Amino acid sequence: MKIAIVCYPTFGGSGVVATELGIALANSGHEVHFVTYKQPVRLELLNNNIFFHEVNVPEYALFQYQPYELALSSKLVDTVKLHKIDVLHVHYAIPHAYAGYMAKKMLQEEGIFIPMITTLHGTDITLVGKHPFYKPAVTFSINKSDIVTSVSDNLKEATLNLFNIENEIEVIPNFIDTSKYRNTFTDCQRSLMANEDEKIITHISNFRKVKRIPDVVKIFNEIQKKLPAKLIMVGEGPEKEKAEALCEELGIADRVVFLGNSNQIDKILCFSDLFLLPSESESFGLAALEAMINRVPVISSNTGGIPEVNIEGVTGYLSDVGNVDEMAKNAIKILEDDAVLEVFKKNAVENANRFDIKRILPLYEAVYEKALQFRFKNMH
Ligand code: GMT
Repeated sequence: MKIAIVCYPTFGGSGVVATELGIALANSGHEVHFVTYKQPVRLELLNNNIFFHEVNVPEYALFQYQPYELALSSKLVDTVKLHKIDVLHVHYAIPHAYAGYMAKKMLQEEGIFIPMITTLHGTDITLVGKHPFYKPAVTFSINKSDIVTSVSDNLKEATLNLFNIENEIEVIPNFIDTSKYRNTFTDCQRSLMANEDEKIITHISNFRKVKRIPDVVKIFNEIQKKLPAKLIMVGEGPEKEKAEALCEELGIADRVVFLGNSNQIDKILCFSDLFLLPSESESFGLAALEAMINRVPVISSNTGGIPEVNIEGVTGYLSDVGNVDEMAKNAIKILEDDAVLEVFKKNAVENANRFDIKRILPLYEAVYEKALQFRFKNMH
């Protein structure tokens, strides 16, 4: 099958999911065309089955805002025609579903029917999409998609509650390629980061407000009062400077390392003992799943779809958003006893295996097959 994937190419869950899905589809013989404004960060290798088409938006002084949606829909029209694409899969409703629908309509004028699958990822619904400025357009483009998927049961519920949706929403969770992790636990080189007696606590995100970065620092502050520990903060974003200032203020700056964006997530998680994800909202929590497959238990909030991934008392603990004290107590409970930590680590990786790409890929393939039926129906 020839599949066009539209996604955000930068660091962030939806782009990672779209890219890893594209790679897995290509590995199983499909032809995958990424259409976005930059080569996706996790797409290191282009091969026979993977193509990248860059959307260019020429600067024009008259425009205060350059019309990306317009350029994207034009690029989609050209790509679909030139490469005889069978299905269009857009990740993140805004503005991709909107641009995808415009491309679909333009192609229809030329007698070409292209089914569109929209995958909802989280903030496109819970944060940005529900804003009154966007809501009518988001509702419209979800309803006009041929198939809609969401990454958790919770996000499906949220979408149905927040929008007037006429379409079915199919839940297909985030996934991980577990085969990549089988033999990676030999030497994690943890001595590069911490002394032998220190526990390593990690947070990875795009440092937006929704991640509650100050809570990460405050939880760590409590932990390090009880046991020797280091905090590794991975990512870039608007809340980073505030977090650095908070570490100074609390007198823990020497125990916190800000690494910036990294392509070495698995190496970092390999030497981590605990992952913190105290988010305000989180449709799934791919970062938690990536931690778990690397044998790292998770202390998180109990919001959104996180409880579908992190299991209370098994792979970590979950608390109400903002309950920093409870999160710190639970973290200490796991970290202070090496035998307990080992059990949580084992549980984390076992549970992460539920989300293996081998289980999830066929679900997307089935969706594409279903979408193709719409195409045949439309042609006859
Ligand atoms: O978490 C982010 O801020 C990035 C965001 C994105 O859209 O790139 O992630 C969302 O999609 C991920 C992949 O489906 C989910 O695992 C994340 O939970 C979700 N983030 C939020 O809902 C805040």
